Amino acid sequence: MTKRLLIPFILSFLHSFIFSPSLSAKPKMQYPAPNRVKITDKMWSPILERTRTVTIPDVLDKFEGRHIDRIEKDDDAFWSPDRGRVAKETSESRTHNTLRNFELVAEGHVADGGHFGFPWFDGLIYETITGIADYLLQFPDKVMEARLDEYIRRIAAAQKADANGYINTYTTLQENNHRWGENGGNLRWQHDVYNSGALVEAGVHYYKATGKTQLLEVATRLANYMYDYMAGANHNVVPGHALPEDALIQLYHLYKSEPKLAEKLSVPVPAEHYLALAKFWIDQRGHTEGRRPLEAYAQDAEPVFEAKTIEGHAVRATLFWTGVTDVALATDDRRYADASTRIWENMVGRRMFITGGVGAIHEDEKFGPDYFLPTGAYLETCAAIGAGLFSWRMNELTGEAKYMDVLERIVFNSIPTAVSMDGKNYTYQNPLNADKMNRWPWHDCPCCPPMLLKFTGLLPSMIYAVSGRDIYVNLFIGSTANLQVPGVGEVEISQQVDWNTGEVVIRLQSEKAKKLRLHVRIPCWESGEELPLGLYTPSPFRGSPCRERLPLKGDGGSWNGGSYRTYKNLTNDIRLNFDVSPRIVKADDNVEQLRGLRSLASGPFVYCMEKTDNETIWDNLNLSGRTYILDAEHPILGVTPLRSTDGQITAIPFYMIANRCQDTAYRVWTK
Ligand code: FUB
Ligand code: ZN
Repeated sequence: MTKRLLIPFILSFLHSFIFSPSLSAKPKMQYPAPNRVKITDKMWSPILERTRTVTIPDVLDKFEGRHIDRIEKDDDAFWSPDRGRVAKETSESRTHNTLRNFELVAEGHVADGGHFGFPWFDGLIYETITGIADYLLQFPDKVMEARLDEYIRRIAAAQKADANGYINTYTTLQENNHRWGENGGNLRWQHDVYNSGALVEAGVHYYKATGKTQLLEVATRLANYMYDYMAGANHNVVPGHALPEDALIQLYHLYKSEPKLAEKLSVPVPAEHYLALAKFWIDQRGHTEGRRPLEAYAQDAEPVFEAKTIEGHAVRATLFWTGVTDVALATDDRRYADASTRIWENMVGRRMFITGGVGAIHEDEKFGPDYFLPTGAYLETCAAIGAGLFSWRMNELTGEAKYMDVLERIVFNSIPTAVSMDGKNYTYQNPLNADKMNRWPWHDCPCCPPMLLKFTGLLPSMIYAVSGRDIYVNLFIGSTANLQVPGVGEVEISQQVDWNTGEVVIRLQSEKAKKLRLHVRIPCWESGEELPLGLYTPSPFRGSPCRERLPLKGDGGSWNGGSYRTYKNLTNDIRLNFDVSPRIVKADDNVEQLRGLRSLASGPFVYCMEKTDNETIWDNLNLSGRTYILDAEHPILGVTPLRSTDGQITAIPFYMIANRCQDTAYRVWTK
C-alpha cells in the first residue's frame, strides 16, 4: 500500500476504534422464548386463541385447496362476522392445493409448466410452518404437528429430486435453466433465494417447537449449497426479496447455541458459513457486477453503508434492514448498526403512518418520498410486520425504548387489523381512509396471513427482555413470564393491563427483586409524541410529560435518561396510571396530504370513524370543537369506542375496521 493510501486507511481505522464506542458496550437484550410467557390479556388472549384455533386451520385449508370461495354476483350480498362473505347468488371457485407443487417436483417433473400459483408460494408454505411452530411451542398439538409433518415429508421428498438439495418448485417446474435467476432468468420474479431463506427459517422454528430435525436437515443442506454456490465461491447472487438474511442468521445462532445438534444431522454444519452468507448477501447489494441489478425495489440500488433513506418494496426493505441489524448484532461491526439506525430514523421520522403502517405507494408496493403520507396509502400488512421486526431488532441492538414505542404502535394497530373478528377474512392493503373497504377470504397473493401467524406466534417474546440483571417491560400486555436471569435464575414477572382506565400493575417475584433492576417503558404518547421523532403529535398536548405526572410507586423510581423508568429494591407492585383520555392528533406540517386533518387516539390505539356509526354527520365530519370520552364497551365489537360528548361522533379502534358490513367507509384522518 502506498503512503498516500495508507494514511487515510489508518485514520479511518483509528476513527472506527477510538472515536466510535464499541458496540458491545451497549446492552443487548435477550427475549424469552414464546413459551416462557403466558398471555392473559383482555384484548390479546381472545385474538391469539382465535388465531390458533380458527385462523391457522383456515390458512392451511386454503393453501391445501379445501376452501370454496364465494364470488359475489349480487349487490345485496351481505357480510356476517361468523359466516364470512355470503351472497344471494354466488359462483364458487376452489383454491388450489399449493402442496401439489412439491409432489410434482418429487415425482420428477421438470420444466413442464405444472406449477400452481406465484413463484413465492413455496416461501408462503414455509412462512406458515414457521408461524405455526411458534404456536406449537406454546400449545403442543399432536394433530397439528402431524399435519405439518405431512407437509415436511413432501418438502423433503422434493429436495431429494436434486443432487445438491436445490428446491424451488416454481423454477424447477417452469424454467429450470434459470436457477437462482441466472442464464437470463429473473430473480426478482422467481424468488429462489427468498423461498430458500423461508425454508431455513421454518427448519429452525419447527426444530425448536418439536425437537424434530427432518426439516432442519433439509434447510441445512440447502443453506450449505447456497453458501458453496454463492458466498463460498464469491459468486454474486443476492435475494430478490429479503428475509433469507435474517433466516440464515437464525440458523447460525441455533447451531452456535446448540453445538451438539450437528451430531443429530447427516449433513455438515459449518455454522460460520451461515453468518458469512447473510453478510455476503447484504454486502453485495449495490454491487451488481455479473448479475442482473435488482434496483431500489430490492435494496440493490446502492451499497448498504451509503443508504440514507428506506427505499423500494416495503416488505423487502423492512426485512432487509432487519437483516442488516442482525449482522450488526452478530458481528459487533458498528457500520451495520449506524446504517440501520439511520434508516430506521428515516422510516419512523418521515415515512411511517400513524398506525405503524409503511409503504405508501401501490405501484411496486413501495415506500414513497419523505413526508408523503396520503390517507389512501397502500400499507400492505406484511410491510407493517416487517417494520415491527426491524424495530424489535433495533431494541435488541441498542436497548432503547423508542424502538418498542414503534413496535407497540404496530402491535396494537396494524397487526390486529389484518384479520377479521371471525378469524377467516384478511386485509392486504390497510389505507387510513377508505370508501369501500372489504376483507378477503383469500387472495391471489396470500402472503399476509402467513406473516401474521409468524408475528403473532412471536408476540409473547416481545413483551419482556433481560440484559444481565436488568429486566425490561417493553409492551403492556397482560401476561405472566418466567424469565431466565443470569446469576439469579428464574424470575417470575406479571402484569395486568386495563386500557379503559390506563392502569397497569406490574409484579416482580419479591424474594428476587432485590437483586434486579426493573425498567418500565414509558410510552412516547405519554410524553407528547405519538411516535418517536415527532412526525405526529397530540394537538395541543394537554398534560405535562408523564415524567412528572406518573405517581412514583414501588419504592420510588428514577429516570434513566431514555424512556424507561428504572426501579431498584422493589418491595411493592408497580402501579402505573397512564393517561388514556382521548387525544386529537396532527401530523408534522411537512406532510402536505394531512394538513388541516386530525385523528383520534387513546393509549396505544389509533381510532377511526366508520360511516355506519356516524351516518348523520358523515359528509361534515369534523373533530374540532368537541370533547371526547371513552364510551361503554361496544355490544358487537367488544371494544371501547370513543364518543364526543355531544353524541355526534363515534370512533372505534382502527383494528376493528370492516367487521360489520361490506364496502365499509371509514376515516382515520378527517377535518
Ligand atoms: O413477493 C412476495 C410477496 O408478494 C411480497 O412480500 C408481497 O409484498 C407481495 O408482493
Ligand atoms: Zn403481504
